[in-house]
Parts: sequence; structure tokens; C-alpha cells
Amino acid sequence: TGTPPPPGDIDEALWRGAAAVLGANWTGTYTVPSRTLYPHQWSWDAGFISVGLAHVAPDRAWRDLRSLFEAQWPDGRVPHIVFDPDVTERDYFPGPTFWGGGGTTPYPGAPPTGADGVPARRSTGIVQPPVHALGAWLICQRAPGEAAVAELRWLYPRLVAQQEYLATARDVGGAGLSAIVHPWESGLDNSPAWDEALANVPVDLAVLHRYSRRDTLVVASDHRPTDEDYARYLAIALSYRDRGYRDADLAGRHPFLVECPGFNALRGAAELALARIAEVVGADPAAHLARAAGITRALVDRLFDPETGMFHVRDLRTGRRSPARCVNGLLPLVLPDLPEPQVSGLVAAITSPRFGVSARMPVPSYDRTATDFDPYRYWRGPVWFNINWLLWRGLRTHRQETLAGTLRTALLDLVRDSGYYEYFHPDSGAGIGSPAFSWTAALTLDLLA
Ligand code: 9YW
Repeated sequence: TGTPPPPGDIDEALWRGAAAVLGANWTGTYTVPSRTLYPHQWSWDAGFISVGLAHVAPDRAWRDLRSLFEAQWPDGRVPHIVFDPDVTERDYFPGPTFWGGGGTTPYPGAPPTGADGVPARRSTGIVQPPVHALGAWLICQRAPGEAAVAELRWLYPRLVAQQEYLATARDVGGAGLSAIVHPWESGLDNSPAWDEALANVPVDLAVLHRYSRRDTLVVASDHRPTDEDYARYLAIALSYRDRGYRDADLAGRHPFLVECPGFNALRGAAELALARIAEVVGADPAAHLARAAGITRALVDRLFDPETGMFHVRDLRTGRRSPARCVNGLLPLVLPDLPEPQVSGLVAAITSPRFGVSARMPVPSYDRTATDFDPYRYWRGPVWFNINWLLWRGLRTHRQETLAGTLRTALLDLVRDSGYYEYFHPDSGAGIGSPAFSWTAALTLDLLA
């Protein structure tokens, strides 16, 4: 219904199926990641979703990003979840009551509250990787025209404020990289990348009794983070929330502060997209290019390990780089100015038995040869579509066309055989988690186009 036909000679059933998933997950003003698990708007999901919508409904792509940025905080942060007022508190935990609680002196960088003490748009106070400038730039490329330029004019200052927040308030280490204050900010919730830093956060299972998880009611609990990890997630969120989401003095007091190569690489990619957008809206691209170059340099200096040939997270509380080889350590491949030794290291890792892109299977979320590789548990093994789409782009950026082609075929085979799932078993390719998942469908469209 109204979906534009697929371009040229492509798999029409796959195209129409993907467009139908996005149609079914559209609420009227934004797209939910999944009807069963995630009934609100998620930040980085919106970025990926907009890339797919650009092919079939560019007006919805822009509307989706607008919905998210309408909830941007005065300090520039874009919340990781914007809550839908029409969804009941029971349908997702931690919901608006959890994130809005705390009762500290109000922080002027947070959204103003109305007479009822509640802001116009309720949201979390943490962020997710900034993939929205890239999304906006890609919509404009897929569907150019006056409407696109008008949307870019509206978004540009907001995207700049988002980047400014991450570059200043979040530069806790003082070296040009942003710190994340919660594993959820990485988008790779329970990745082994966080294990060392999390081990230093005390577990208080009592916190779980004050609240109740909902994710494990909907999905098998052995596919989700453990109770210990979940208790730590809540404790870290409460520590940030109870100080009103202020970033001043994080180094002295916050229990989790980590520099993530994936998050920062995407921040660099966002600056490069902003440089292109700046040219369209009549702004100066120079500062964006300079900032992108600085991020690449800082990533190489601080997070690259020549021994493993890949990037690793750094715990700012201990100064240690995690030894875990996780897929966020491959994401700097999206940066076009990544120096040759780092590019070769990443390509070697991607083709090695640890992550091996064979013709049959895309890159898993964690080193296949690690003793704690877990093919079911979320970001500790399964294959995720958004990450592989980014790696596909990165491989093309660095002229690895053959490898990029192999990865693309493997991704399309996966959805053709298993459906548009949230994530996939890294050996069998079986779909896991939520079916009819928006970013899987959206990025399928982009791979096909
Ligand atoms: C949660 C919505 C989100 C993604 C995250 C993914 C998962 C769980 O789902 O988070 O409850 O927020 O880890 O990357 O944005 O799809």
C-alpha cells in the first residue's frame, strides 16, 4: 500500500517484507523498534530506521528524526528513549517513573517541567551513539529536494548541539573522546566490553526487588543480561539520576565511566556527515572536519592495541583497556581517515576465525574463539544487523569491495532465511529476540537498494 516499488532487479519479496515491517511499526509520529519488546522511541534505532525509510517514505524518515529531536534536552543531549505518553508504565521497564524520579534540585540542562512537575516529553537522561547526522545525510542523498533541505535546516543546529554536548560535558578523560556513563549508552548493553568496568560496581540484588524486570517476561531469560548485571545497570542509572543527570565532576563520583571505540567512531562519522550537511545549509564545514580528525587521532592513540590489531574500551576509573575483543572494537572502520595500520588490523580481525566473515555468516558481536562466547545472550555472541551494516559501509569506505560484497550477501541471506529478527544465532542463523524488528528491516532496504 503506497510503498514505492523496489529499484531495478532486486528481491522484491524481501523489499516488500521489509517495508511492511516499517509500516506496521509506525505509530503516526515515529517508529517503534519492535511492537512486542520496545513500545517507545529509541535514539539510535531512529537513526538506522531513517536510513531505511528514506527509500520508501522519506517524509516518515524526517518525521521520525524530528520526533526524537523534539525531546532533545536544553544541554544538547538526545535521550536514549523518548517515552510514548499513550503507552502504560507496565509495558516497559525502566520507564518514565524510574528515569524521572530522584527528587534532586533541578538541573537547568534538563527539560523544563510543567505545573504537574513533568516535562512535555518524558525521556531517559542517558544517550546512545549519535548516528542521526549520518541518517539525515543519507535521507537527503536518497531523497533529495527542497523538503530535504528544509528538514536539514531544522535539524542542523540540533545535531550540532548533540555533538557539542558529547564533545564537552562527556570528555571526562580530557583527551577528545566521549565517556559513556552507562553500558546502555553504547547500544551494546551486555557486551563483554563492559565486564571489567562492571566488576567494580557493587551488586545489590535488593535493587531488583524494589523494581521488577520486564524484559525477561517477554524473552527467554537465558537470552538476556543476568540478574547481577541488571542490578548493576540499575545502580549506575540511579547514581546518575539522583544527581539530576549532571555531568560535572563525574570522574570523582560516578561508578561507570568508559571510552567506547564504537560510540566515538560514530561520533566522528557524525562530524563528517555534519560537514556535508553544513555545505547544504550554508554553514562552515571546517570545524566539523577538524573535530572528526581529532576523534580519529584520539581513538588511535588511546584505544587501539597493536597486539590485537583492534580497538578496545578504556575504563577511565582504572585507566585499563579491556582485553575483550568485541565488535565495537571494529567500528572505527567507518572512519575514512583511519590510518593504514589500523585499517589492516581491522580487516585482518574481521576475516580471522574470531569474527570470520564467511560467505554464510556476518560478523558476530563477540570473538567466536573466546571461552565465554555465548551464541544466544544478546551482545555476547549473536549477529546484529545494524553493526554489520556499519561494517559493510566501513569496508566500502576502505575499498574492500569483495569483502563488503560477501558481507552484504550474508546479511541478505540471513533475513531471507530467518526473517527481520532483532538478532541472529551466529552459527545456525536462526532469528532470536523480537521478530519484525525495525532496524533490521530498514537496513535490509538500504542493502537492497
Ligand atoms: C533496552 C531498542 C534497544 C537498542 C539497544 C539494544 C536493546 C534494550 O534494544 O536495548 O531495553 O533498551 O541493546 O541497542 O537500542 O532496539
